[in-house]
Amino acid sequence: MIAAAAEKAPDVRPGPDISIIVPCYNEVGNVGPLVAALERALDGRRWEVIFVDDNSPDGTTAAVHAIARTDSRVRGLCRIGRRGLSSAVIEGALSSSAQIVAVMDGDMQHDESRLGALIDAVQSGDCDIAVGSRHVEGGDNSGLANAWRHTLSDGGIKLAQMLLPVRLGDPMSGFFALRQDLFARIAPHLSGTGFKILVDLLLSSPQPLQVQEIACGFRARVAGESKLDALVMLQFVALLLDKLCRGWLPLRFVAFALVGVVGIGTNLLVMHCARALGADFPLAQGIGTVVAMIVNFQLDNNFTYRDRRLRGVRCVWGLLLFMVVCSVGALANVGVADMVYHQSRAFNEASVAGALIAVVWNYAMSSTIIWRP
Ligand SMILES: Nc1nc2c(ncn2[C@@H]2O[C@H](COP(=O)(O)OP(=O)(O)O)[C@@H](O)[C@H]2O)c(=O)[nH]1
Ligand SMILES: [Mg+2]
Repeated sequence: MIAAAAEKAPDVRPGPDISIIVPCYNEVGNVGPLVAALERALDGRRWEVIFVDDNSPDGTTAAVHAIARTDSRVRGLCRIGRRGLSSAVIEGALSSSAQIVAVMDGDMQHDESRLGALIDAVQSGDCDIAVGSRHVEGGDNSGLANAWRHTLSDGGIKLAQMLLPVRLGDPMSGFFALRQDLFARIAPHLSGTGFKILVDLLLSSPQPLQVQEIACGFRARVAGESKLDALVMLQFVALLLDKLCRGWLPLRFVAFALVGVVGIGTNLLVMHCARALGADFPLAQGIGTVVAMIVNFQLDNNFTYRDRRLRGVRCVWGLLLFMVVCSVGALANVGVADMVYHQSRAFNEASVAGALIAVVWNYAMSSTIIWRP
């Protein structure tokens, strides 16, 4: 029935064989040049490019859509209230119906002329994943901005190589290709945290993957800026830890609990300062608690729930809700500790039980009603 309808419609054409997935944030100046570069590099193939933009303020999605209006090979996916390279790639790749997906940066740093070789390696069945590598013979990493970035990249490579089940010269590469159905099969196991989706794929795949490295260069950025910052580096360590723990301890919970420890320290510090300035204990403790809640909220908003960060009015509402949630958590803490103490007379156990209940309650509420998925 559907096939018959398709035969009748003159402008119905088969979909592409290859989807190029491009995560992008504030890359407005690179969209046009990248599409033109892909056109040259993929001449003779049936391809599309899917830009996944996290609602960049510079109008990246608008630039993509302007091209897409006259070129059906170009698609734009705009995510609102989200951030993250890896999660952007996952959503882009899962939106593809092509046989092969290739991932590349949207800033012209990857050498698009190597795309054909990556695609051919996967299509021929020689490997599961073909990786554009800067660290095999013929590869080149000179486009990294400075010596610091080289040190970081080399350190990350060594760290990843210790954990990876396969030997790979450039596991930090963001330029690779694989079959779409393989990606979709691994997707439910991915952590989706941070920048390093290739490492995530290799560590999350239920079966070991055959990898082939293909030498490629890495150009210097011309337009726009790098988004790699200290938090992205922390997210990389978090990704490796998550995979080491095999997901049994949610990393977000670990981050939330660590922020909670910082909150306890803040509370004590502010309380002692207020006491030193002459406040009586209840007032000093009250000020300490409020400051600790604000500090915790800011840290959670910028780190623990970075990908769901609240802004503007939603941030103010979020803070108020957070204070209510934490107050209920504090009441539960005292209630449970009291109950355990009356049963066991064990002071430390009672206190730990109360604190545990409070952190689990605060985490559950924060993850579901304050920073909603
Ligand atoms: N959708 C999305 N893309 C991102 C994000 N962060 C970085 N990117 C894109 O990922 C690619 C690589 O990022 P870049 O900052 O150039 O990393 P670097 O090459 O390691 O400095 C670029 O196309 C960025 O625009 C993000 O949070 N969301
Ligand atoms: Mg870059």
